Amino acid sequence: MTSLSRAALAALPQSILRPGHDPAAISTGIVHFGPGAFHRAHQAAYIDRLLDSDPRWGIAAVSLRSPGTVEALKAQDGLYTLAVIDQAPSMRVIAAHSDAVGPGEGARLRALLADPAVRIATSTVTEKGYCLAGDGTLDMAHPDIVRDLSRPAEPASVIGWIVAGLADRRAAGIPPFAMLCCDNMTGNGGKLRAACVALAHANDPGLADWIESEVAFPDSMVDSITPASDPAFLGHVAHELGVTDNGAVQREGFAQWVLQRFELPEGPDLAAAGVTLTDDVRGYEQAKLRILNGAHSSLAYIGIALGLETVFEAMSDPALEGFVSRLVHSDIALTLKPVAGLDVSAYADAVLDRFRNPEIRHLLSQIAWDGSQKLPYRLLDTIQDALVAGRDVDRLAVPVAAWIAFVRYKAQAGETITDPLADVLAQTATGSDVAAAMLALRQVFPEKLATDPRFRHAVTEALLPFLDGHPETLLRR
Ligand code: CS2
Repeated sequence: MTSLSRAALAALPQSILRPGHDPAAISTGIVHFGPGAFHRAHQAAYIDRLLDSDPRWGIAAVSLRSPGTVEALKAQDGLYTLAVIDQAPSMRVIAAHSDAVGPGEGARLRALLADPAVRIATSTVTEKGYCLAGDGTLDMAHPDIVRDLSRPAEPASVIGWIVAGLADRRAAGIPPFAMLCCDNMTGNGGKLRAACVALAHANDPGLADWIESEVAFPDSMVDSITPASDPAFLGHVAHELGVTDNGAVQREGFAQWVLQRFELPEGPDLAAAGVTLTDDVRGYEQAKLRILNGAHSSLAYIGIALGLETVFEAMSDPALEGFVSRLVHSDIALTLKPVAGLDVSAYADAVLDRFRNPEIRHLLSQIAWDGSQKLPYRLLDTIQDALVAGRDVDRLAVPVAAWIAFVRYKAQAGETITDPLADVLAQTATGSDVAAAMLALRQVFPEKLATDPRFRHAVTEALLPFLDGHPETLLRR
């Protein structure tokens, strides 16, 4: 079978939707770090629509570590299929990528970041890709950051690349690009700005000041459930298309991108492409992280303990579904600040409903990755707010205990989990007094939370049924 390419477009079956623009006619205006499935299914689909009326905003996909996606995009003229898996399924060829840069192509990346036609950079490198410490600031002791401090011209981290690109532009008198962080972190733009300023400051305080005052780092909320592209899915796409497609991605029909308004003269009309631009993204961001991602991580760790495999299965378990629904409505929702135009209860119901999509096979094990990085934004901030308000945190402690139990089972079984702290977690979770040992991990639990007797007690109590092999007794809470 041949691969998807521009030449293959004309012969695709009629049922496959084609780009509304000529893929050969787009030029690069955006550099994107981390072209994983989420980027290809979400941001790139918005930009694909934008390109129908404005060809200046093609994306250069940059993958600094893994060559796979970049190779697929290069081999397929930047094209791939987006399968929307819902009641009304569809397949659409996305033509949003005008370039792709892989490992070992640093010189090309450097040139792209300094290109005046590139006005925007974006990133989905997951929480761990930003090299942040437990308090959300740049971890100056992170090996990649230590390297970038000593060799700023040959960066290893995304932060290093952004700073190097901005330094080149400043030196050449080119206005900076706007930097759009699209990862699931509270205050994601502000965190990325602070990290870039901190790295720049160590070698060049003038550059740090310039970044602080001249570069836009808007906060954003991004949302669309995107299960990984497994071989069965890629096989299905090849069958439907009649050509292979190693870049194909799948997602639910729902997609949302809320972006803090930012200045970019003669920039793209993102609103026309479906992006919501607002002056107050924080409320949306917090609601999404705490409700959707908080519920997701809860379903993942508790569901895995119950022997379940997917989000749909977890939502079909009446006890777990009831527990998560109470968690969302009675605990998480109470910690959210009111947001103009957002009915939190209706939002929570809509989110839980999306989890019941029978067409989507979203693995709990995928959501369980990188717990040490995700828990703070998804659950621990919520718990801190509940404690400050004087509410009990017994239910909220259950998913935290479930995570601790998950780490322990995996370590005991000799399985390495996907988490940047995998080694230290495995060591800590297999010792005695596991709750206390885990709560002492400052990379995950802030001191104020970890030393709060109400939280310590709730986690310790909730952990027992997991360790006894009877977590279902907790779900009546
Ligand atoms: C999920 C998210 O894998 C995970 O941790 O919670 O990827 C989630 O599907 C997206 O944030 C939905 O927008």
